[in-house]
Parts: sequence; C-alpha cells; structure tokens
Amino acid sequence: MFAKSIILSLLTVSVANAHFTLRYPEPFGKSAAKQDQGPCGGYTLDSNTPVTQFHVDGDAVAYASSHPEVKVLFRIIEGNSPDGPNSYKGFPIVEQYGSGDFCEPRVTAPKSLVGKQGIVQVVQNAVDGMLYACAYVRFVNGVNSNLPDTCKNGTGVDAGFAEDASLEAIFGSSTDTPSTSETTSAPTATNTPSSGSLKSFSMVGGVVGIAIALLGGL
Ligand SMILES: *[C@@H]1O[C@H](CO)[C@@H](O)[C@H](O)[C@H]1NC(C)=O
Ligand SMILES: [Cu+2]
Repeated sequence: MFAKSIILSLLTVSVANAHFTLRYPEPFGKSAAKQDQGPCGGYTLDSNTPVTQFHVDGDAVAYASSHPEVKVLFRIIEGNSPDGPNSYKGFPIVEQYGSGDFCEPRVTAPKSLVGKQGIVQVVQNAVDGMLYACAYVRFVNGVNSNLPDTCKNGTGVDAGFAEDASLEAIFGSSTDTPSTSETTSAPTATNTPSSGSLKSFSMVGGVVGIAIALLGGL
C-alpha cells in the first residue's frame, strides 16, 4: 500500500508540476502553478515586481525546464502591459531537447527601447500545452558582459532553431483586450502536436503504463 501511494504521488508530481522556472531576468513570480495561463503564468505587474536591466544588443534569458522537449519563444514587449501593441522576437524560436537548465545569452531587443521599461515573456509550447512566464525589465545599451550564474546549459540539454505556428500566432493575437481568450490552448488545426511532442506524450504514456503494471503486481 505504501509503495502504491509513492508511485501514485510520483506520477502526480511528474504530470502536474512538470513545467519550467524562469531564472533570469527575475520573473514576476516564481510559482509554476498557473503557468498555463497567458500572458504571464497567472501573475500581473504590480509595485513589488522586480526590475532587471536588459541589454538590447544581447542579454541572457535563463530557465530550468522539466520537459524533455519544448519549443520556446523569447518575446520582448514594450511598456507595462503584456498585451501591449509593440512586441518583438528577441531570438528565433528554438526547440530544446533534454530537461534541465537552459540559457540563451544573446537575446536582443530593438535599440529604440533603450531607456524604456518592458517585459520579457517566455512562452513554451510543451507537451502539456502553452506555458508562460514574464519578467519586468529596463532596457539599457550594449551587451551583458557579466552574465548571471544561472545562465548555463544542463548536461544533455541541446537546442536548435525551429518553427512553430502556435508561438508565431501570439504576435498576431496581441491586443489590449483582457487575455481570457489566451488562457486555454485546446488543440486546433493550427496547433497539431509535433512529432517531438508526440514522442514525449508516448513517454508519459509509457511511465503510466509501467506504474499501472507495478500496481497490478503489488
Ligand atoms: C545553450 O545552448 C544553446 C543552443 O545550443 C546555445 O545557443 C546557448 O548559447 C547555450 N548557452 C550557454 C550559456 O552556453
Ligand atoms: Cu509542464
């Protein structure tokens, strides 16, 4: 019985908590509990939100991911609203393989933003849907030559450039209206799982299958 409940709780953890933690720039908030809610994982900007300097010619975006395969958008938004009208791709969309630390040290923003405030939004298209985190930044000149300790890639973490229609669509849907329509991402014709996420899905299926087999044997 004890072993049974351990297996059950392991399963619950791996399915429910398996998201990502933005480490740099400092995020609006650290909990991943509402990370499936756009545009900022259940958080909003307020007077306590930390502000990080962000170098427009190249700065770090670092996170730890528990998914073995995700596609990631690094989006730069001008101003204090994550739904603001002016946003930019800070880096091409990447597909990251292997779970653990990931850092892209050369994310850029338009030079015209220097001196302004804005939001760095990280959106992952993961096996369990779209996941969001935001950081509040002040744009400064140049390249960050003093990268944070959190800017590192875990062993076995690799990435390459990728395309992703759902992540691209975030630019098209950016408006000043409340984001209720963005909070869910049921699969649609434009959001078919890639072969990568299908792979992860069958991995989850495999784990569940093994656990069920173990439970049966107890
Ligand atoms: C992490 O890997 C990505 C993809 O290969 C690379 O672009 C990036 O520079 C690496 N980050 C660090 C801190 O080496
Ligand atoms: Cu997850």
